[in-house]
Amino acid sequence: MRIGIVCYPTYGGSGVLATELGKALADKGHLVHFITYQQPVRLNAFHANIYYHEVQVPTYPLFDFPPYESALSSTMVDVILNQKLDLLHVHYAIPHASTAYMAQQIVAKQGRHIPFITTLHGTDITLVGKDKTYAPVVTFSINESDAITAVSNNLRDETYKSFPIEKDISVIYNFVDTARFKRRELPHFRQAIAPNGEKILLHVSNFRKVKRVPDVVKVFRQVRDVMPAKLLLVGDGPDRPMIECMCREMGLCDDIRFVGKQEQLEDVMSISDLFLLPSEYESFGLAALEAMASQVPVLSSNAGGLPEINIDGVTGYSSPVGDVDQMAAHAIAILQDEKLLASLRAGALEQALRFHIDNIIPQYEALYDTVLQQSVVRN
Ligand code: GMT
Repeated sequence: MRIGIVCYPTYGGSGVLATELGKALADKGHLVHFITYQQPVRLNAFHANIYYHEVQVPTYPLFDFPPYESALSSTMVDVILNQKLDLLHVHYAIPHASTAYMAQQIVAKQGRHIPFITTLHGTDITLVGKDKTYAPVVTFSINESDAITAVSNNLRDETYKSFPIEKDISVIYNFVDTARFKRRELPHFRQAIAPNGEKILLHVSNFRKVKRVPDVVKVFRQVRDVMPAKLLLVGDGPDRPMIECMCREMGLCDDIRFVGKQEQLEDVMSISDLFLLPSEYESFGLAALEAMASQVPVLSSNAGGLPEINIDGVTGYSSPVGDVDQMAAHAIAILQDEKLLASLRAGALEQALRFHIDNIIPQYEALYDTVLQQSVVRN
């Protein structure tokens, strides 16, 4: 198949997932065309079946806001026609679903039907999409999609609750490449981070408010009060300066390391003992799944789709949003009990294998087949 993938190219989960999907499809022989404004972060090696089309957004003195959507639709049209795409798969509804609809309408005038699949990832529904500034366009373009997927049951339910959706939403869970995310002994790396045998706690996010990073620091403080420990904070975003101040005020600077955006995330996960994700909402929690594949138990909130991924008492623990004391108590209990830690690590790996890339990619391929069959009828 010739597949166009539209996504955000940045470190966010939706872009990561879309890129990993494209790479996996290319490995299976599909021709994959990424269409976005920048090379996606995880698209970092040559692949004979992968193409990248950069959306150029010309500026003009009249534009306070350069019209990215128009540039994206026009690029989609160009790629659809010149690369003879069979379908488009757009990730994150805003603005990708409405631009796909626009491209679809434009090529229809030339006698071509191009179906598009919209994958909903989370904040495109639960936060930004709900805003009345965007809601009518989001609703319309989801309903116009030839197929819709959500990354968890929770996100599917939230979508039905928040928008008048007239179509079926299929749940296709996010996946993990367990050949990449697997526990490896990296003694030198571990020694560099925790030279005196300290426990290592890890948080990975884009440091937005929804991630509740202050809770991570508060949990860590309680842990460090009772045992030697280090906290690795991976990623960057708007809350980072505030978190740095918090660490200084709490006198934790020597034990908290801001490591910024990391491409070798699998190494960081391999040396970690516990992964913290206390989010206000999380449709899925891809980073938690990658941690679990690396045999790192997860302490998360029980918000959104997290309980579908992190099974309480099996792969880690989940607590009510903001219940820092409970999270800290769980963290201390796990880190003080080697037997419990070992059992949660085994549980985490077993659960991660359910989301193995080889189980999930065929679900997307089956959906593409269905959409294409319907499209043949229309053409
Ligand atoms: O986590 C973020 O804020 C980034 C966001 C994105 O769209 O890039 O992530 C969302 O999609 C990920 C991939 O499907 C999910 O694993 C995240 O849980 C989801 N984030 C939220 O729902 C807050």
